[in-house]
Formats: sequence, structure tokens, C-alpha cells
Amino acid sequence: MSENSFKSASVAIIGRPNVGKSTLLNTILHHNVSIVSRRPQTTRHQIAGIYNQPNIQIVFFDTPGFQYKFKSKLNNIMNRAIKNTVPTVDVVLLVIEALKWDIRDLKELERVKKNTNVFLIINKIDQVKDKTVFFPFVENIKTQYAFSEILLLSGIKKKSGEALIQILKKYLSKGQPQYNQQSITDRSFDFIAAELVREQLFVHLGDEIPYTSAVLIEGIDESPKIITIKVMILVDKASHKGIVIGKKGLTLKKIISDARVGIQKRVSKKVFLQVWVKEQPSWADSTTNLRLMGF
Ligand SMILES: Nc1nc2c(ncn2[C@@H]2O[C@H](COP(=O)(O)OP(=O)(O)OP(=O)(O)O)[C@@H](O)[C@H]2O)c(=O)[nH]1
Ligand SMILES: [Mg+2]
Repeated sequence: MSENSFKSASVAIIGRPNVGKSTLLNTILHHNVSIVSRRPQTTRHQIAGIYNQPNIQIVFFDTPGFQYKFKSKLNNIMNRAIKNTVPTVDVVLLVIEALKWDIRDLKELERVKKNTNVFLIINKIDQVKDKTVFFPFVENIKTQYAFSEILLLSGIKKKSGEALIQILKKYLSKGQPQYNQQSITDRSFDFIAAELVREQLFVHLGDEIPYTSAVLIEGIDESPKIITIKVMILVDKASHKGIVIGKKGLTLKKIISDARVGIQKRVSKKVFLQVWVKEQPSWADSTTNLRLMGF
């Protein structure tokens, strides 16, 4: 393959919380690089997911959903991630849920550079039985913004991911790979391990705790056959510590064992998690903690 034939693009995936941005990225890559939950505001970091083919590299940036409600340092950093990414990419995918167009989303496109292509992804179309309703819906949106493409998708379906890649291929330009062509993400093993633990907080805990807690990797010890990961779960109230641990430690046990399954898929050695839960009020406003978490 001559170097000249290599093509690439960078693509930001943006949209309100819970519209399915991370799911779409995972479907495209056939790997879970970004955690998903049924609740809004799951993604906290910008995460690059890298699609590689012999002469193609498309770098997708999954972003936290736009949110205006909470004002901690963490939330400001999350909003900044979207604002900083949008002006630097070749293509922006604005994801919305089927039939939930909100003209306020166009505000997020104000920072798009002139030559950036913006696709509107109307996602979760599997949830709408009568597909004829999409025709007037799309016609109305067309009058409001000059999207390069308007696509109807279901991000949980493999064929939607493949269709999106086929269309994106029309928007690639000549260029060199930005990342190693064997990588599927820019994030380290530590980061992914912490995220997989955090994903289980969404699964096993009630409404508030996943939003007011965080996960830090304190260290990783490797022996020839075992990887021991030391994990700290930070909560911001003493009462939350007891809830995370649960009666007879059962909730924490489930969190650990389910997170371990996800982490185990990424390594060939046996994974062992040592987990502590610590109360640390206002960790979301501590610059030191946020740095340790990769912000
Ligand atoms: N029915 C259906 N559900 C979907 C689809 N895509 C995503 N979901 C579900 O929607 C929920 C949210 O998905 P995420 O991928 O975490 O959404 P997100 O936009 O990344 O959310 P934030 O990170 O919170 O901004 C999860 O329960 C997904 O399983 C889809 O195409 N169809
Ligand atoms: Mg997400």
C-alpha cells in the first residue's frame, strides 16, 4: 500500500445525555471502549475510539452528554471537553433520540468550523413502530440546519454501525494515521479498569450514588499469572459508603465480581480486584483527584 492512499478523519460524537453516543461507538468498533448505562450522564471523559482498516483510520471522540444542571469543577471540565473537541474535528455526529428534536442542540454546533461536516444521527429508531412518521420529522429538521447527512439508525444494531462507516468513508481525506493502527482507544488499561468499575455502580446502586462517586486506580501489581488491581471508590457522604458496601458486603461483592468479568476480557492473566470505599466530600471539586482520574 502506498502512503498516499491512506485516508483518515476525526469525528466527534455529541448530543444530550442518554441518547446512545457511547453505545454507537462501541457498535462501530465491535468493542466496549466506552461504558454505557440506562441512566443519563454516564460518560464523564472524552474517549477516543479508533476504527482501523488497512488504508483507513477514523478516530471517534465520544463525549459526555451536554449538561447544564450541575456546576462542580467536574461538570465544567465535562462541558469544556465538548466545546474543545467540536472545533477540531472533520465530522461532527449530533446524536438525538428518535423524534426528540430539540432546537437548543443547535447551540452546540456554533463552534463547528466552516468546513466541518455535521451529520444528524436520529438514533434508537427501533423504538418507533410506525416508520412513516420520520418523513415529516426529517423534512422539518432540514429547514433548520444544513446537515451534510441525516441518518436514521439504531446504535445497538451492527448493521447501523456498518452503514455509518460506509457513509463516513465519503468524508475521509488523505492523511497519516494519528494513532497506532493496532489500538482501539487512546485510553490506558488503568483508565478502562476504573471505568468498568464505575459502570457497575450504575448497575447496582440507586439514583444518586453513581453521580456523586468516583473510581480511582491506586495501583496495579503484576505477577506472571495474576494482575492485582487496587481500586478506590470515592463517595461524598458517609451514608453512601454503607450503601455501596451493602448488607454483609453483598452489594460491593456484586460490583467487584461483575467489574472483574469486564476487565478479565481485556487481559490474558487472571484479574483480582482489591477494592476500598472511602468517604471524601466534594471530590468532584478537587483538582488533585480529578487529575488522578485522568481529567
Ligand atoms: N432501544 C435502543 N436503546 C439504545 C440504543 N442505543 C443506546 N440505547 C440505550 O440507551 C441508554 C443510554 O446509552 P448510552 O450509550 O450510555 O448513551 P450516551 O449518549 O452515551 O449517554 P451519556 O454518556 O450519559 O451522555 C442505554 O440503556 C443503551 O442501551 C438504540 O439504538 N436502541
Ligand atoms: Mg456515554
